[in-house]
Amino acid sequence: MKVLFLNGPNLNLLGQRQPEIYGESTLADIESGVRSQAEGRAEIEFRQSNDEGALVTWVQEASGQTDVVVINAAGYTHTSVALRDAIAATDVPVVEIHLSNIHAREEFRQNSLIAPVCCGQICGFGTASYMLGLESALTLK
Ligand code: CA2
Repeated sequence: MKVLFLNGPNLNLLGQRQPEIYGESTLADIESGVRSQAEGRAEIEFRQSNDEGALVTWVQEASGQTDVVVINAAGYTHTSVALRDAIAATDVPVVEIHLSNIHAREEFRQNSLIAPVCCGQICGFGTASYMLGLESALTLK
């Protein structure tokens, strides 16, 4: 079982800025937690890009290469028709995750363009959203 974690723009800054919203863990800390939790259960690939096109291409390429995609699309969650179209077009199940509870934040964050084309959404549990994303992926194989 292979699970591909995709991370969108600015998540490379985690742990360095705005810890009151996103916590103190870096993306590397989160990746290492996910890898430990997946040991003996799933093979993990973990990527981050600030580039919308890279995320779209990775979703397109997932078919035949991975069993499930878990995505924190960050700011593109709320803006990217291209990412939504790529998720809608793939035959790989996609789980949407967020560190924060986007429904309890500013109005512009409360709408996810990708939610309707994902299997489900996990948000608001901080770094545990990634662990719950992995657990949900394991139910989808
Ligand atoms: O809660 C989440 O996981 C988000 O996807 C995080 C995004 C935000 O745009 C979404 O609305 C919700 C922001 C990710 C990057 O955040 C930063 C982290 C550290 C410093 C600056 C930004």
